[in-house]
Amino acid sequence: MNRWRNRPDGSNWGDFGPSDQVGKMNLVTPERRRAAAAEIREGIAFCLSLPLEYPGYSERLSGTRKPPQLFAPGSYNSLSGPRNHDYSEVICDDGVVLCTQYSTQWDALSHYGRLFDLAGDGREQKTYYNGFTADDFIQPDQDGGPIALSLGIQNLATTCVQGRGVMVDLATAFGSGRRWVGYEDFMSAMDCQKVTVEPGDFLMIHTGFGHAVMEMGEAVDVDRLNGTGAVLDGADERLLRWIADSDVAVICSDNQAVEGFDVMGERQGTEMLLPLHDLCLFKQGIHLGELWYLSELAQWLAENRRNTFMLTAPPLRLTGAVGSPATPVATV
Ligand code: UVW
Repeated sequence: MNRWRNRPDGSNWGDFGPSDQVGKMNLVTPERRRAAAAEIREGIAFCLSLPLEYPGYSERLSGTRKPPQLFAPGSYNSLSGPRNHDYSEVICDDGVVLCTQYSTQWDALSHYGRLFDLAGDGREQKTYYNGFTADDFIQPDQDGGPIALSLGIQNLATTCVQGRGVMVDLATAFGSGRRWVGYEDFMSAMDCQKVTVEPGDFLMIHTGFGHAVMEMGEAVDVDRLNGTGAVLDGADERLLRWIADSDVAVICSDNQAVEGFDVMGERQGTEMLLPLHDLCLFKQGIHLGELWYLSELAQWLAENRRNTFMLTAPPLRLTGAVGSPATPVATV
C-alpha cells in the first residue's frame, strides 16, 4: 500500500511499487545493459573520478564537507611473533574519515526531501521520494545521523549501476564560462551533437568544471571556479519536464550540483534553491552524480564522433548513507 494519499504534482511515486527505493534505476533492464555492452568497441576505459581530495579545500566552496582524512588504526604487531622463516613482513592498514559528498559522488534519494502533506490533512512533514518520511531516518542532529533507514545509498549499490552512458558536452557547445542552461540551450546542444537518449540511459553532462578543478589541484581559486562551466537551470519548467519525460535513469555532471545554486536570486520563476534536485531526487527517483571527471572521456568521444559508452559506477554499499563517493568507469 502507498504511504501517501497525496503525491506531488509531476511525481511518479508508486509507479515502481509502494516500497520502491531506486526510482528510475528500475528502467535499467537486462536489455539496456546488453545495449550498453554493445558500446564497447575499442576496449578503452576512462576513470571518471577526481582524486577524492579534490576540489582543493575551501569552506566557501565545500561548506562543512571536508576532504578525506586517512589514519592508521593500528598495526599488525599482534600477528608478528617468532616464525620459522627468514621473512620480515610489514603490513599496513588504514582508516578514513570521509565526507561522502565532498568529491566525486552519488546523491542517494535520501539526500534531498522537503516538507509535504502526504495525508492531505494539512500536516506537513519531512518527506522524501515515494513518500518515505523523516521517521525513516535518524535525525541529522542525533549522534551518528543522518542514517537513512530507507532510501540509503546501499539501494543504488545493489542495482550495480551499469548501463549506457550518453554524453552531452556543454563545454563544447557553450565554452567554459558560467552559463545557465535551460531547455532551449540543452536541446540545441543535443541537436548539434546528434545526441539521442533512450529510457534507462545514464545522462552525462560535461561542463569543464572538473577540468578546472584538476588544473587547480589543491590551490583552489573559488572565484574562478564559480565562473566556470555551465549549470542546468532548474527554474526552467520545460527542461524539468523533458528530464522527467525522457526517462533517463540518472543525471551526472562534472560540476558541483548538476544545476546552478541561485544564491544571488538571479533566476526568475522559482522560489526553490534546488528545483532540479526537487524534481530528480524527491519527485522522480533520478539519482544525481556530481563532481565527476568527464573531460578526458568527452574529448575522446568528440574526436571519435561518438556520444555513447558503457558506464559502470556503483557507489559504496554503505548502509544508511545519504551519498557515496564513486569511481565511475566508462568503457568505449
Ligand atoms: C547540496 O549541496 C545541498 O547538495 P548537492 O551535493 O547534491 O549539490
